[in-house]
Amino acid sequence: MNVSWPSPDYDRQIDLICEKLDKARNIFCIAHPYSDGDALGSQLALYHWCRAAGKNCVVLNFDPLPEQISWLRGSEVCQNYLPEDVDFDLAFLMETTEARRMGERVEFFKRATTTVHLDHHIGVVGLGSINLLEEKASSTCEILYNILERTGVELNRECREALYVGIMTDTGNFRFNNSTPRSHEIIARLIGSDLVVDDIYKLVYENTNYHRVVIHGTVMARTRSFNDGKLVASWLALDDFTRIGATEVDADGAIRNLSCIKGIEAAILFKEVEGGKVKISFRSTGKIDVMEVSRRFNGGGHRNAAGAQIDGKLEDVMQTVVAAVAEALPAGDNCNA
Ligand SMILES: [Mn+2]
Repeated sequence: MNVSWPSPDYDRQIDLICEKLDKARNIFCIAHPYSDGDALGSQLALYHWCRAAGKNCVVLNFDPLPEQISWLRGSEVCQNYLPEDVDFDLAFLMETTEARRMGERVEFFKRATTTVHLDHHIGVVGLGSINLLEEKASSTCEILYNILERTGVELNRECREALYVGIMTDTGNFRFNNSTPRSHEIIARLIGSDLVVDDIYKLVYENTNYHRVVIHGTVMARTRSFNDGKLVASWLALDDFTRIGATEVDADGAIRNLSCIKGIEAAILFKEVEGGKVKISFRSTGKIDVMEVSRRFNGGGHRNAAGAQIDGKLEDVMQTVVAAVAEALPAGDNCNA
């Protein structure tokens, strides 16, 4: 099937990366902190490709893996250091919107001769010597597939499964608009004859733990409605995590229960974290550009899903941010703030 690539430049970048992959002996990959399906999926897909191609690949990961993705084959090889005695020819930075998010980890990049940055978020500034940043791609795994399929190395089951999970999770199990014909076309090739998609679904979405259910329940029970039900918000304090025995990862996805309420324009979830900071997740049902709102708080993301982290007391932050989102409501909806 003919695939229309976004631009000839994109095509040339892929060729260049394939050339680097072909020549490389020692490769490492890194992604943003607190892995998700797309970050870990792209790292492990590269790892499995490297194994099939006879190359050494170190998967750098510094945080505990969420249970929904820790079953992925190869996740046990994740390590939090690079061997000192190895010269790395190639490094991949997956799914990272900005250097700030990487903190000191960005230093690892200097260890490789060639650095490749792959991402699909909006407005990303490339951090690599080669950057493949494609906003129309559903996921980093989709971009990586575009590269790996061109290498001529057959993608083994482990590699395809990791890519599948990245695309599946970033498209919300193929519900979001980033589930394009191209991503479905890739998915068809990834499934092939041997991926068992209902097993993968259960491992990712029906494999929850007690703490996760309780922390999600806490979020739901505290849901408050503003502006005649156009906005909903909820919150988690640090001591909720201690009391329930849940981790921050357990709270992932909790905003979804809020964002599916009929008639809302936006949902906001506040999470108090260490160091006097509050993490904020925003979801919009379409009219409000929550990325714009999140940028006012030094955050970022997409029009319908964004995040930010700011200093301050939970209560003060909630008041300020809810007011900012209320301001962004379309005229006529912005009443009774
Ligand atoms: Mn992604």
